[in-house]
Amino acid sequence: MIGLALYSGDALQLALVAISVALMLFSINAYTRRSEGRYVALAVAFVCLCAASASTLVLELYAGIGPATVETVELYLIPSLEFLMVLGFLTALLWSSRFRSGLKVLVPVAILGLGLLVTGTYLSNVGSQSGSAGGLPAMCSKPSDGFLIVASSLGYNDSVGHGAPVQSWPVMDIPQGSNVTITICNTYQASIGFQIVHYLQGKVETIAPGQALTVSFLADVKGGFLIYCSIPCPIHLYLQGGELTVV
Ligand SMILES: [Cu+2]
Repeated sequence: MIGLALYSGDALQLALVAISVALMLFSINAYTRRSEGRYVALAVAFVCLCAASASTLVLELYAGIGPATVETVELYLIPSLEFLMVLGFLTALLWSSRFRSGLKVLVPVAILGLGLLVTGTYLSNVGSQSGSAGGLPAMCSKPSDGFLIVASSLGYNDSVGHGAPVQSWPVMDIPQGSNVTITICNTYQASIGFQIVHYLQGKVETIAPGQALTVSFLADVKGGFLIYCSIPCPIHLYLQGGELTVV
């Protein structure tokens, strides 16, 4: 999982980056021959396409990127680039039409609107995070005779700080034959999963943001069982190293 892993989807993404670079150079070249604004707009659109597909590729290839960076890129950078790309294509398309004069108003207004929207969303997200940082969601309490796992941007019970996913964390030791109750509380802003090899394998468990899940089972088989997330999520890598040890 760590480092480079090239799948067919990634190859497609790589091809998209290459094509957008070629098209960008093509439109810059066209501009040097005929200095028309539409070629500048096309070049801008292809630069945005290239940057957006390159960002997606980097996110897909490098699993070790921090969740805060992944979130910023996914929530703000890529949508903004895609918006600018559409704007660039629209400008190029309307360049020689009667709507051209309207572009002088539309383009700056659209860019200003995008800037305000991104800033507004960012500030409201930062505000809601700092507002909820103090308290855990209701239902988020340690079961008597059980375990509480709090999922946040730092993994399960801050597993990043404990060297996840290379080092196992959290590790729960329980005697064979005992009943285990685990409450998993999701304080992260995206849905996460929770699975335990053998014991919690049958059904894909998903926990929505601000929700908690309590699972109970009989630890009848001895051994070390991996605790992990099985749904795609921004902090996926950090949720791959828990361990239930039945002795
Ligand atoms: Cu995940």
